[in-house]
Order: sequence, then structure tokens, then C-alpha cells
Amino acid sequence: MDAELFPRERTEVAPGAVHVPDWLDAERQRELLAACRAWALPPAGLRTVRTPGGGTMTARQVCLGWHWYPYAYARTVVDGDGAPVKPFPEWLDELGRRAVRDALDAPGAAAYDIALINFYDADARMGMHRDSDEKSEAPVVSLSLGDTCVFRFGNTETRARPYTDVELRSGDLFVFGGPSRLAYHGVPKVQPGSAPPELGLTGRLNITLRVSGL
Ligand SMILES: O=C(O)CCC(=O)C(=O)O
Repeated sequence: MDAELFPRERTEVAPGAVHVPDWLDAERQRELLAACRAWALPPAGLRTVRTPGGGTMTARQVCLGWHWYPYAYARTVVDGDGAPVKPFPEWLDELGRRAVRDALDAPGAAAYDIALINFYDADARMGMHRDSDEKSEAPVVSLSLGDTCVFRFGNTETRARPYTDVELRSGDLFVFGGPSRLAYHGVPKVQPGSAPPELGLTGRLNITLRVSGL
């Protein structure tokens, strides 16, 4: 990690929305990357997501536990190869609950059972959206690996301002729950070539953990 004059600090970006820099150490990042590489393989591997309007998302995605497609969940890759979604491992639930405890200083109540793994190449983006297809109000846990990005965290009413731009780097944690659970958020920019060289990843991976309530 860069030696910085002022260490980056835990920041509450909005009520219930907290950024914890450098939450994953280098070894944990390598382990998570290895797991993502295995999850990305077919069947039910990394895919391009098509939206009902005929567009495609530029970040490619693979899911665990429940398969998300615009705008619902299924147990099989209904918009892809039709294979059963890969299982959600228990260790990832433990990681999710620990993330909530560390970020919000609150017990992670329900069990995490959904992971969306997004892969961003240099040109990929994600538009402002809300995570609203789950039936649970449990906080969303977001982990970043590889290239740094600008993560835009907004409000619950509109895709427009007010919002805060947060720089998410490899190993950072972002948790949003409570009054911010349904806030609009997105990724307007990835900084190509900014990943820690020792990680061995070209691009950015985001692992988003959610509780389905399904
Ligand atoms: O890549 C990110 O940091 C955000 C991902 C996201 O917003 C999502 O999967 O809903």
C-alpha cells in the first residue's frame, strides 16, 4: 500500500454507509481473488448482463447463492447457460457478518446468502441504481479488489445529486444499511493500471454480499 502522509480513515459517508479503507490485507485479497477466478469459470460463470431495454452492462458478473438478473433472483442462470447458480460458501457469510460488525459496530443479523461479483475492465462502469430486489433490509457489504474506482454514493430519492464520490481501492470495504440501504449508487470510473502489482489482477473486481430474505 502507498505510504501516504495521512492514512485513510474510516468514514461515515451517509447515515449507515461506512467506508473502511484497507480492510482486507494482501493475503486475504489474494485468497478472495483466487476464489473469484474459480467462481468465474463455467458453468454459471462470468457473463454479460443484458437489460430489458436491450442494453448491456459493461461490468461482467457472476453470482453465488441466488442468481440476479434484471430485476429478480433465480436459482439458475435463466439469462445465460441455464446452469444452477454456484453455492454461497459459509466462510463468505462469516466475512460478511464480520464486515458489518467492523463497519457499523452492529451484529450482522441475518445470514448472507447472495454474492454478486462484478468484473470491470478499463472501460467498464456501473450506472446509478438501488439494490432493491431483496426482501431483507440487512446491510449490503461491498469489497473491492484490483484497480481503484470512483464509487458514487447518493441518496434514496434520485439518481442525481446530492452524492459523494469515494475512492475505493483494493482491499477496501464499504457497507451500507439502515437509512442508506436503498440509496442510489454506481461506479462512474475505474482507474486502469492502479491495482497493487503484487495482486496480479488487471482490472477491478467487486464482491457485493446481500441477504436475500427469499
Ligand atoms: O462495483 C461496485 O463497487 C458496485 C457494485 C454494485 O453497485 C452492485 O453490484 O450493485
